[in-house]
Amino acid sequence: MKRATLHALSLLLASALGMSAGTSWSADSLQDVMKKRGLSQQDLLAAAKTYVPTGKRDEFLAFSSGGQSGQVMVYGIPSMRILKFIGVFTPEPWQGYGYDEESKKVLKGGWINGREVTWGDSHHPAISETNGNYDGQFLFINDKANPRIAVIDLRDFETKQIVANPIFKSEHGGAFVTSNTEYVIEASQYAAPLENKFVPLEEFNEKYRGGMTFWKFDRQKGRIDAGKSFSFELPPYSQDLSDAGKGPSEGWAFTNSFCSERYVGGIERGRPPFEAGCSAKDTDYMHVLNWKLGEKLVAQGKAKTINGHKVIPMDVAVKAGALFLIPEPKSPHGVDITPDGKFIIVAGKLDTHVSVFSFEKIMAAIKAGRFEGKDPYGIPIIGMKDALDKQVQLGLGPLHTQFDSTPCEAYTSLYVDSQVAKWDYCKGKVLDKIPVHYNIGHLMTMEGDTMSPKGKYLVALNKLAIDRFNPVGPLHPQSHQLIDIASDKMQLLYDMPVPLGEPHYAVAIAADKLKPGIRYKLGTDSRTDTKHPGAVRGGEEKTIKKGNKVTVYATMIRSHITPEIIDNVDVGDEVTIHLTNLERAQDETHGFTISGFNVHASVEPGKTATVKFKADREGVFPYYCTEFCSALHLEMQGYLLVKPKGWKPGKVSKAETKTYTKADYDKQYKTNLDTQAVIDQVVGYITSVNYKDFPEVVAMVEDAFDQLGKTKDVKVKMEAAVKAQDWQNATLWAGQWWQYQVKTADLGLRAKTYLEQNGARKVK
Ligand code: RUQ
Ligand code: CUA
Repeated sequence: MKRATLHALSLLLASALGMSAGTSWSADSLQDVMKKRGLSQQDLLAAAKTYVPTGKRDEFLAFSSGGQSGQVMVYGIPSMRILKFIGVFTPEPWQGYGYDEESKKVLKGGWINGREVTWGDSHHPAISETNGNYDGQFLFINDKANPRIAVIDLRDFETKQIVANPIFKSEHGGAFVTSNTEYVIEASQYAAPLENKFVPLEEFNEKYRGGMTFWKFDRQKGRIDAGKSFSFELPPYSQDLSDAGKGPSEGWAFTNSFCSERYVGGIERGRPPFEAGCSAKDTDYMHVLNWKLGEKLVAQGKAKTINGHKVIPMDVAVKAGALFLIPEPKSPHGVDITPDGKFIIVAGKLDTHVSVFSFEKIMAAIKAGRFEGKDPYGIPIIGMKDALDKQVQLGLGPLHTQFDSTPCEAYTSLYVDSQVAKWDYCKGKVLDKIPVHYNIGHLMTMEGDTMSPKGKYLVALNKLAIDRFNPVGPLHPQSHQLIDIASDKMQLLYDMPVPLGEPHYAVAIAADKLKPGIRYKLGTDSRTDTKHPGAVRGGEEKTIKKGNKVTVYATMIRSHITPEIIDNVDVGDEVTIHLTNLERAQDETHGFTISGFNVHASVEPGKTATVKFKADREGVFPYYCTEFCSALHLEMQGYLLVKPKGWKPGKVSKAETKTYTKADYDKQYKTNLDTQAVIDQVVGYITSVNYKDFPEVVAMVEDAFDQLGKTKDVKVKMEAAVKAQDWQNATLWAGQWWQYQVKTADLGLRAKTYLEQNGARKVK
């Protein structure tokens, strides 16, 4: 181990005394910069509107689907700075997701019929709601490729659960939540038999089905309760996006369809392709479902069970008045409920209009029994005219709609035109349009799909970037564009490349609604939110061997892993290492990996995580902390020794070379005294101001004293060595004392800087 030098100490001293080099502005004027960089007034305005000065935070947080990465991306608005990628459907190494045992269990929840599926096409995120507004507690997202829903807890931004849909083979219309997050909605896309069996395509109309699943969400547990979830059986019409009613329309759900033709292609059989057959008719159907009635039907035992899941047959739903159809212009895409819950806006895709349906009219038609007929499955059809409030011509390829804080104002993406249209759904007129780059899919306004949209910003989620960024090869980044919607004219502010996957949809929430924790209660399994059976406190670390199973109860704290040597493993043993991070300080994550066994854990303060593997090879395997956590991070290391069968210790020289003399000890001792003076000075400052008013600082101070508290034990050992004139160990123990001091000083200085920058005032 390298000995620390006086240089480090002098740095500490310098910053403690406030001698750090100040930042000085270069002599450039704003005009100079504009000229040099070719910026216009408009550019400058946009920059000023998006720039978040160093140390300051964003007003909104966006949760974007990560598309083919199977992840969720979190970024700030208006700065568009990426804050996190959350591993969801696919392993994510940084977070140890899929490389530690706890997260492997979460991923296993998403196995499809016993098969491991490690990729996902994450699509539509949804934030949990209370009374139709975001409450900032949970995030849900669906996987289109392998019908699944994931639950992310926004207390720690970790994926807690994945459920696989038991009856769908494909989906798209999820995740959407009901007004109080009673249910998370997931609608199928391509029709298939609900059972897991072969049915020839010739029996498509009779045996292929769509459906809409209502996953029951247990808010107390923060998990989906599969046993209390159910689905509606739907015709094989290729259901698409969905939405849940709110306010007056609460209790109802709506889903589009784009192939009510029930067309089955087959170019190789000489038939025109799907795209022709599925867009032949002038209309498709919007499905109108009453989930509250559905809940009752299930309670009354009227559902049948398919693959262990409750499914309400179509005839049962129809008889109960829980399922209706309304013709909608062909091949629609988005279906979006207005914030007041009174209108349902359907975008045309192959139509230049958006259609505004009135919930009141729909209910009146149902009440009066006014239907224009029934579909082949006996579902009553409400006439389009009876349900329509108005149609508004917006442009080519309308897809999705979001809402403004100003009542009646909406924004619709126009895919073919590559534009966003701002329009008024009460008056039925277009207010403004802005080009985007290029071919926009979804769009997002701030809390724009809730009952109280916040306005201010809009993000265009574009499908193509083409020439917007520096070229990086044939695969281009995705493109998000930030648009200012605070005034009548929309203004483009910022282009953000997304190098992750196609971000289908995003939701944004006011940042102050989120209250994420900064540490776990000591010994928490973060994936189950319960006490981890493998957790230990400092000093209780142990290694247990039973038969061919070796279990290590380890801890991590700056800058060591305990144990540092694991040497009772024989080849073929199964090794389980539980790691508890003893830190209390903010952002003191330790990572853990061990050479060659494909394991990694990210262990945040208080967390316990487990890595497990078979030691199937003899050898020497270093392990280490993978987060640069402290000055002696590189020394946060250890060895796993795997002995070959029948290995016996031979003659190993026990003698350790003695390196250190009394002079070394004296030098270290003096350094320690000097360092203590720095610590005392910092402590003096901190206690002279109102540091107790700053929770972040209180945590740092507690942690600093924790570190300093450890010196006691070490000093005793040092003094014993001094007494025995064992200068080797005396110097090493003095060095360890100094390590704790450095960590204390480091925290103290961080606290001091924080207090100075955040206006602490003198109390004595
Ligand atoms: S959809 S681009 Cu997959 Cu949400 Cu409309
Ligand atoms: Cu802990 Cu690096």
